[in-house]
This record gives sequence, C-alpha cells and structure tokens, in this order.
Amino acid sequence: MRKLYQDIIINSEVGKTQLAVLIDPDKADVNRIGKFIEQINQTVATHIFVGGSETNGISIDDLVLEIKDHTELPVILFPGNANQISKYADGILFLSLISGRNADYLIDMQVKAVDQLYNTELEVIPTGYLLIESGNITSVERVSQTKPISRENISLIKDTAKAGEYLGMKLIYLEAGSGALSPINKEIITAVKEFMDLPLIVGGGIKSKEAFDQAIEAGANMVVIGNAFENDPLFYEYLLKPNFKFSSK
Ligand code: 1GP
Repeated sequence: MRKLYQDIIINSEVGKTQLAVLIDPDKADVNRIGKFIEQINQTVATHIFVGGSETNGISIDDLVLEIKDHTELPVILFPGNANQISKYADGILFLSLISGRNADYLIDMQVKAVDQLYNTELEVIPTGYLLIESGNITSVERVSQTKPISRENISLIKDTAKAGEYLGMKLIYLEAGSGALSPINKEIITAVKEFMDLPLIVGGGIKSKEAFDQAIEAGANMVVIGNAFENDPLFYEYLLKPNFKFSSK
C-alpha cells in the first residue's frame, strides 16, 4: 500500500491541519511509550514520526512495534542515520540535507540505507531537508557537521527548497532543529510555501499552541513537535481534538 504521500497531498490541498508527533529513540522508553501514544490518540495528531540525530542503543523495531500496538496513526521513520530503519513502520522520509554540503548527509547515508530498504514494504518519500539557523547550535548541526542557512537569507532558503523540488523531491522540510530557541518564522514559511509546489513540513522549537497555529497559518502543511511533549507531560492537552471529552471517571 503506497498511500502515505497521497494522503499528505490530499490533506494539504484541502487545508487539513497535519501534526506529526516526533518520538526520539534517544529519549524514548519502550515500556512507557504506550501510555504516551494513547494520549496522542486524543489529539489532532495525524502522524507519528520516529527518529533523531542519535540513538541510545534502543531497538527501533521494538519501539515501532510498541507504538503501532497503541495507535492507528501512520508511523513514519525520520532517521538521523541508516541505523534507524524498521520494516515495521509504514514509511520513511528519505531525507537529503540539502542546506548542507556534507556528502555523508546528502547522499552517502542514503546509499547505505538501500540494502535495508530494498527488502521492506516501507513507502519511501524523498524529502529535501533544510536546516535553518535558530539561535542555538542544535544536534542536527552538531551531528551533520553542517551550517544552517541564515534565517535572514530568505532568497537562499527559497532557492534551496525549489532546487529540491526540481531534483524530484516530494516534500520539503524546514528544520530549526530539535529544541531550537526560535522556531522557523512566519516570513520564511510563507516565502517558501509561495515559491514552490510541494507540501511543506516545518519543525523544531515549536513549544506552544500559538506557535503551532502560527506555522499552519503561515503556510506549513504539516508541523512536527517533539520536545514540547517530552518536557511537559500535559502539553498534549493544548492539542486535544475539538470534540474530545475527558472521562468523568
Ligand atoms: C526536530 O523538528 C523536530 O527534528 C522537532 O523539534 O523537538 O524542538 O519539537 P522539537
């Protein structure tokens, strides 16, 4: 079944808000993830992403299987390297860090992943990944050894995203970095969205319902949130489905 991307396209066209909750294998505890995912099921989340810049030795297969045991939401890998692939997920963002000039993250990791991917049913979604300056050094910058694009240089951000589209990528992901001081600003989101025709994902440093709404209003088709859920166990309450009612028990 190859419908993840098709659904993202349709949701983007009809203006449906898409929220991906990011589970970082470096911080996740397989024994506790089920309860967390059940809370996520009560929110407007549409996708679960699994991945991060590093791993703490956790089995990605165990993590994905445990998540899938607790939700019907699609689980999409968002891997920091070729070791973060599980055949049990539904799909994978096949990322190329096109804002950087490190061949390892532009093409080498991708070549190394082929052997594993070829033998899975994962839906592979080519994604142009752009790291944008956010006020602090984030783990993407540290691990990839690449410099983010300055947030002042909107024309370079636009041209890089458009180059990704011309290269045949199917999604563009504007990343401020996990735990970024400032998320990607409205001006950048709107400028990139207006300049290209692909669904736009925005993530990094989104810590409030207001910042989430602002990214969507500026033109993001999908917003990714990780840390805010990890740092505040009650953060999910801000994003509950409109018709959700707490049980009186
Ligand atoms: C990081 O965009 C994601 O790759 C999410 O970032 O953890 O800051 O929400 P946060």
